[in-house]
Amino acid sequence: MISSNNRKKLAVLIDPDKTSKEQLQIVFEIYIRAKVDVFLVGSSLLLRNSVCEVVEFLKQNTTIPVYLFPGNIMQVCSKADGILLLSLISGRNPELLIGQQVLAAPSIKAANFDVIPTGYMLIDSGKTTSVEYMSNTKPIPSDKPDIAVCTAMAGEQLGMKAVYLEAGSGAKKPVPAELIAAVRDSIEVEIWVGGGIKTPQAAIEACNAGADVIVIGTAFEQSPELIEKIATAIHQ
Ligand code: 1GP
Repeated sequence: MISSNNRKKLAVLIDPDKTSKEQLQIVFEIYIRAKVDVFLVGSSLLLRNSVCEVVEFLKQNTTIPVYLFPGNIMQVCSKADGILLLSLISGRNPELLIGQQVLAAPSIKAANFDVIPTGYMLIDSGKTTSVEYMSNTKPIPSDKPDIAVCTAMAGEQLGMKAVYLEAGSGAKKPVPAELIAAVRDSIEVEIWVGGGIKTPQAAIEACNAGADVIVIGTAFEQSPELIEKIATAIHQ
C-alpha cells in the first residue's frame, strides 16, 4: 500500500517514450523539492523497450520509490521497488484480466518486489484514449457511477488492494468527482485516480472526493512548473 498513513499522495507517471534522461535530469530537483511520493513507469504502448533504463536512472538519481505501471508483460523490470499489478476489471478482455498476468508471473516472482494487486478501471473521458484503443475494451460511462461502484466492489471482493480510476493519459476530462465519491463510499481499499488532471483545483477535487493517490503524467511533461503547485495542493 502506498497511502498507508492517510496522507494524500502524488504519483508522477513517466512514459519512457516521452521523457528523455536529459529532461528528467532537469526536473529531478523539482520532483524532490515537491516531495513527489512515487514514480510510476510504463505506458499502454512503447516504441522503445526502455522501461528498465528509465527505472534504473530514477533509482540512481532520487530516493523516491519507483513502481511499474505496465501496459503489458514486456514492461516488468526487477530494479523497480514494486508494481501495480493491473487487472483491467472494467473491460471484458481476458488477456488483460488474467492472460498477461499469467505470462508475467514468473518474472514478477523473481523480481521479489512489492506487488499491489490493482483493479484497473477505465472511465470514459469523451474521446478515445490510447489505453482504450490498445486494450480493446469499452470504458465505463462517466455518468454511470453505479457500474463503477459495482466493478470496484467486485475488485475489492476478489482481493485487490487498490482500485485505479483511469480517464486515460491526456484525457479531455478527468474522472468526475461524483464517480470517485460513489466508489469511495463503497470500498475500503486505496483509490488511485489519473488521466487528464492538469490543475491544482482538479487534483483537490479528486482528493476531496476520496482519491488517495493522484497520478499525473501529461501535464508535468508539458508544464514542469505545475509540479510544485499541484504537489502542494495535494499534500495540504
Ligand atoms: C495515465 O492516469 C495516467 O495512465 C496519467 O494521465 O497523462 O493525463 O496525466 P495523464
